[in-house]
Amino acid sequence: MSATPKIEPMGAKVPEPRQNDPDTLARQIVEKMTYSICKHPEQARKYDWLRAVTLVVRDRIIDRWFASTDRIRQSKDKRVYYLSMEFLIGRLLRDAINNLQLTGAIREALKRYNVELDMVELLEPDAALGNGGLGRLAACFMESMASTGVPGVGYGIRYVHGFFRQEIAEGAQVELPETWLVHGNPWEFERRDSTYEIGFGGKVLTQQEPGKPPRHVWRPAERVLAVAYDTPIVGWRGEQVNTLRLWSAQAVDPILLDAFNSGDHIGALVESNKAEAITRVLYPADSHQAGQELRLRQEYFFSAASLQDIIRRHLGENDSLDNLADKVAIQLNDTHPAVSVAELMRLLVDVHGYEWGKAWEITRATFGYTNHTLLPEALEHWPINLFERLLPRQMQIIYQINADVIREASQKGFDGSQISAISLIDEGHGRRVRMGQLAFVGSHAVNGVSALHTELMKETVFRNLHDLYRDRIQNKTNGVTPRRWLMESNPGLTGLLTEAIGPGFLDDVEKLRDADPLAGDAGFRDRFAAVKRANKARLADVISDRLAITLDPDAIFDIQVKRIHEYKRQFLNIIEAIALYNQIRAHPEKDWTPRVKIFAGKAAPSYVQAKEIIHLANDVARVINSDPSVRDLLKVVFIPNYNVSLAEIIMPAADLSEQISTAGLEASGTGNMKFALNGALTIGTLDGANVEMLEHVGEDNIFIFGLKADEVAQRRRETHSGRSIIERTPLLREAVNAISTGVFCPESPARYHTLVSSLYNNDWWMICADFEAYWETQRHLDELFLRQDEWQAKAIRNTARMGWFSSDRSIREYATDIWHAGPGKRA
Ligand code: NBG
Repeated sequence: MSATPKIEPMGAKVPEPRQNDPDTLARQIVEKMTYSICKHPEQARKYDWLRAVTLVVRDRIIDRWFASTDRIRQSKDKRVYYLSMEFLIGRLLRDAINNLQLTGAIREALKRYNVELDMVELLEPDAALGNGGLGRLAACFMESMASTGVPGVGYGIRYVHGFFRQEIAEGAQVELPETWLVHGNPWEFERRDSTYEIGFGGKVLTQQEPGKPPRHVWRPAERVLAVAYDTPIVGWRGEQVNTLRLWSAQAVDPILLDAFNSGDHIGALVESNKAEAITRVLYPADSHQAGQELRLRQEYFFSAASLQDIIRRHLGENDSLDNLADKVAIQLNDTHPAVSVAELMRLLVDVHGYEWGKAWEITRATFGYTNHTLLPEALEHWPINLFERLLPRQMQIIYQINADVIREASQKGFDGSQISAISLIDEGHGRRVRMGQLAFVGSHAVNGVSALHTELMKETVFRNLHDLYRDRIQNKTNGVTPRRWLMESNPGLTGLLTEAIGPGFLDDVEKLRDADPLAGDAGFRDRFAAVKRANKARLADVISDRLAITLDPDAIFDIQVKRIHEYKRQFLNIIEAIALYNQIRAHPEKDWTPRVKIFAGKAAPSYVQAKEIIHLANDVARVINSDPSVRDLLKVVFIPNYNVSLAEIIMPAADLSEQISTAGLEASGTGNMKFALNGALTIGTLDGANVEMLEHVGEDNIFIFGLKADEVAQRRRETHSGRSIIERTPLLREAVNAISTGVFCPESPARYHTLVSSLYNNDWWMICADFEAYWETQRHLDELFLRQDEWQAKAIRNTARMGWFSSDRSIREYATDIWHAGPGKRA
C-alpha cells in the first residue's frame, strides 16, 4: 500500500491568503451569487445577497479556523469545554465581519451593486437558543474565549425551534413558534463523522468475578444518535476561531420498515419522532424547572454526547485518561449538564476500567460548576423513579457518590440536619435527586456570578456544603463582550471614543478609563450627547414603525428590558408610571421632565403572574398614551418580541437603565452592564453586579435605592403585608386603586385583582416596601436630567469606568483560577 499523500488544506499555513480590498470582495460576492447560489446577480433578491456575503466571509473564517485548530492540536494545550443547555447567540454576520475587521471593505464592495450592508445584516435570523442572561452569558463567553486565546469549545443543543416569538394581542402575550433554520443555516457544518449513540432506560448487569470488584454494564433499552453541528466563533481580529458544537438527535432507524410494510404508517415513524423530539424545542423557562421527562432527556443527551466526544479527542492525542484533568477542563453552566458528573464516572469506571477512587479524583479535577440563581423554584431536582427509569446506572453511581460524601461529613462531625442538607437525595419531597448538590460535590471549583451572589450562596443554598468543602466556592463576576455590546451596536460612540482617546480600547477595553477626564470637557460632552440622541432617534424610528407610537428623542428614555419576573419588579416600575401619570394630571402647573418608559421582555408561557404584568404594561400604555391631558410628558411603550437584535438597538439608546430587582435575588445581571457601558445611568437596588458597578463607577454616578438583601430577609421575618404601607402612602394607594378599579381595563375591571391583592396580603417582592425610595430617586433623576451638563458628565464616567465588566476579564479569571488553561498556561 502506498503512503497517503499529505494534502495541505488551503490556507492552513497561511493565515491571510485572501485579499480584503473592496474589488476582490465584490468579485467574490458575485462569484458566490453565481456558483453557490445559482442566481444571476441582476436577479438576486435581498436574501441572496445575505447568503453570498455570508459565504465570502465564511471562507475567510474557515482558513483561520483550520489554523487555530492545528495550532491548538500541536501545542497540546489544555482545552476548555463549556457545557451549556443554552447559547443565546443572536446574529453572527456582523460579529464575524467586525472581528475580521472587514466592515468598511464589505460595505464598499456591496455599494457597487447598490446594496446596503446594514440592510443585508438585518435579514439574518437570530439564533435564539437560550432564554435570557444565562444563555447570553454563554454566548459572550464563547466570543471572549476566542478573543483572549483560550482554546475553548462550547457544547450545547441544536434546537430546531429556539426561544418562542412573542406577539402582543389585545395587550396579552401570545407565543408563536420560532423557526430560525427554515432557510438553512450557512454558519453550521454537519459532522456525520462525529455521531454518538446515547442510551436511555434498560437495565444494569452486574458481573462478579471472584476477588475483583463487581463490574457493571448498562444495557439501555433505547438508543438515539447525537449528530454534531459545528459553528465557528471568531475572536477579535480573527486571531483565533473556536468551535461551538451543537448536538442534534436522530433515530438509529429512521423508519421501522416492518411496521410500515404491515400498514402501520404512523407507528413506523414513532421511534424517529421520539428521538428527534429531544432536540426539537428549547424549554422557554428561565429560573424555573418544569420537571418533565423530555427535559431530563435533553440534559443527559447533550452531556453524554459531549463527554464521548471529549474522551475520543483526548484518547486520540493521549495514551490514557489518567491525565484527563491536565488536558481538559469542563465547565458546567448551571446544573443543566450536572448529570455529566455521574456519566463521566460511569465512563471511567464501567467502560475504561478505572477504580472508583481514582475515577472520582479525575472527575472532580476536571469539572467546574457555575451557579446562576438562588431562586428555590429554579434549583433542579428530579424524582428518583423518573431518574432511575431513564438512567439506571447513573442513579446507582449517584447513590454511591452520596454515600461517600455522607461518610466524609459524618467523619467531620456533621449532624443529622446538616447531612440531610448536603445529601444528593432530597428525602422530603417524594425523594428527588438534587442536581445542585451533584454538581457541587463533583467539581473542584464552584462559582457564583457576582460578589454578593457568591456570598449568599455560601450563606443559603450551599451553606452546609460550603462548611464541608471550605475552599470550593469562589466568585467570578459576569461580563459582556465589548465587541458586540459597544463596537457593533454603538458605532457612533465607538467612533467618538476612538477619535478622543485613540483605538487602544478596542484591544483592551479597560483603556476606556482614558475617557474619564473628558467628562469635564464641554465640547466632548456635547458630542457624547449627540451620539446618544442619534441612538434614541433610531430606537424611536423602530418603535414608530412597529407600534405607531411617536416619541420625542429629547425625553428621558427610561428602559427596563429583560425576562418578565416578579423578582425583577417590572410591576414596581409600572406602578411608578401610574403614580407619575396621576401627578402630572393633578399638577399641570409643575415643570415635569418628559419621560418615556420602555419595557420589553418575554414571560415563561406557564408563568401566570408574569403574563399579567405584561398585560398591565400594555393596558397602562394604551390609556396613558392616548390621554391628551399628559401632553406627551409621559409615554409608556411595550416593545414585543425582545431578542438579542432588538437589545442591540435598545442598549445604546437608554438614558436610564432600570435594575430594580428585590435585593438578594438577581444573581448578577448583564443587561445592567450593557446599558452602563453605553452611557446610561442606572437606577437600581444593591443587588447582583449592581454592587460592583457602584464600586467601579462611583456613588455619584449610579442611583441606588431601597432595601438591601439582609433588610429584605429581616422584613420578611417581620411581616408579609403591604397593607399598612399602601394605606399611609397616598401616591402608592392611588396608583394601586387605579389598577384595582379597572382604570386601565374598563372592559374587564377585575383583570388585575390577584396581582393587586398580593400587594396587600403578601408583599413578598417588597414592591410596597421599596416604592417610596424608588419614587424619590426617580424625581431626583428628573431634576438631574434638566441639568444636561451634569447628566452627560455622569454618563461619560459610566462608559469610561465600565471596562472591568468585559467578559474578557471574566474569562481570564476563569482561565487562571478554575481552568488553569489559556495563554501562558501550557499544560
Ligand atoms: C441568570 C441570573 C442573572 C445572571 C445570569 C447569568 C438564570 C438561571 N440565571 O442574574 O438570573 O446575570 O444568570 O449569570 O438564568
